[in-house]
Amino acid sequence: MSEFDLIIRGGTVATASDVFRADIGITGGKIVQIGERLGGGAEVVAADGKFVLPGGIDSHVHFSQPSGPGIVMADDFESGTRSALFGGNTTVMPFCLQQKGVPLRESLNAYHALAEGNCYTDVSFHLILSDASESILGQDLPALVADGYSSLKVFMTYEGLRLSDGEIIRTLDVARSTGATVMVHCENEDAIRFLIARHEAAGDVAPRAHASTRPVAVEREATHRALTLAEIADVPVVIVHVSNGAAIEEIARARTRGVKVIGETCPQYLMLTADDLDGMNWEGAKFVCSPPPRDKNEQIACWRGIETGIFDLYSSDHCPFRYDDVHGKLNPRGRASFRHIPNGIPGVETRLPILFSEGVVKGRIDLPRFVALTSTNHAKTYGLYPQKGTITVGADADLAIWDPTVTRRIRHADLHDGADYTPYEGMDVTGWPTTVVLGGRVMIRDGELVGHKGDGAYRPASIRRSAASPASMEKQGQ
Ligand code: DUC
Ligand code: ZN
Ligand code: ZN
Repeated sequence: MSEFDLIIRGGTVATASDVFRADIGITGGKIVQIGERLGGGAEVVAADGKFVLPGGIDSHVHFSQPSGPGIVMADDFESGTRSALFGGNTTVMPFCLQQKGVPLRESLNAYHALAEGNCYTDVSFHLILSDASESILGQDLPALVADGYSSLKVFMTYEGLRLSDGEIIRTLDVARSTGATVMVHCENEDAIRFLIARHEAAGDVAPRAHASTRPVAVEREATHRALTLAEIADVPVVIVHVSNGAAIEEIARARTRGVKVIGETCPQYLMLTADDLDGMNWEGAKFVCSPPPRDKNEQIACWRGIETGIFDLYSSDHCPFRYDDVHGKLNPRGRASFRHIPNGIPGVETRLPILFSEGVVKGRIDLPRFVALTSTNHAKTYGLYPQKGTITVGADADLAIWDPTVTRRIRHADLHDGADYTPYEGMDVTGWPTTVVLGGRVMIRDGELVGHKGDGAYRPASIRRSAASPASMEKQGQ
């Protein structure tokens, strides 16, 4: 009998803290040995000249999420996790939207039914809390946190979804007592409504107006308010999809006051601008997401946040709608006004290659920082560490083997999601994950899918282990 089920041989291994040459021995889905010249593998994957990284964890994706009357999300769990896998991810964290009047547990059961047997990656859920009533905060939520649903997102915008400041602070208080982690979407809904009315009255209804009605100021103000509420509740908070320098400054200032804040940004804020919403023939609809892409200066500010450590998390916010589709971006109401274009863009498959190419290959960040931003910090923030997010004995054997020399032009025709476009069409990247291993099983070998739907499984998340950010958890060896 072989000593190992699988050996990854000869690669350069990187974690969030180290880069070293080693073989990795895997048995029973776990990493059991890391060393030199390991022998006795039932299966061997040669990784000479390649980087062996923890599989990506994309902790901000939306699959099969109800998105308004007549609108259908382009990805379900099958297409969404397949696309994620091809992009070097082994775990994704979609959102379970609480439908008003429906018990959270019932909403979760429906998402489990959609995921069960359909996933190519492992999956763990966040909740979206749209009803912060006393009974939900007092009973339902604490019970769910204890059961492995330990993170939830609250919105300061969107009709029917946004919570009041009072509801947010009471939610943060429950997070404090239960160890849950709260993610906040920071945009000022009343200011947005005012601006939408003004633009529509002026007949300015094209996609570009989406960016004009959600300016930096609405995000900056809401970010400040969310951080202030977290400060008063005395609990860590995650500020998701940060798009600009002013919001980054709010995060930095809050940290100097002692607020434990984890910041997330996304590829769209590093690579796109509001000018992309200007496309002819309503093509700008392809880039409508919230917060919207900004300008070159805000891109630079976000890159600085990636480089300097302001951001702990880099996620896709994959929220795919087909473009040329009456159930997607070009739905009849969306053709009449930007206000009805569904918010969100695809990106789960391109997230890692974009940061690898623009970040690591161009020398903005090193490999350990890439691993921290794309995998380790996600596992630490959302209760999946150290089973996930690192390469160590005892961890799940979730690995992405990168060819750092391969060059590719991103084309939607080569991607695996259910949308009909990518916002990054024509972008040239260097480096791509060519082999992906999930729980010791080779899922993609040299770019070919060899794993199966259903090989990915649901993974419950534990509660926050520390009140600290991922970086300070690293120092404590957690
Ligand atoms: N904004 C969100 O808040 N969620 C999904 C997509 C988007 O654009
Ligand atoms: Zn959001
Ligand atoms: Zn989102």
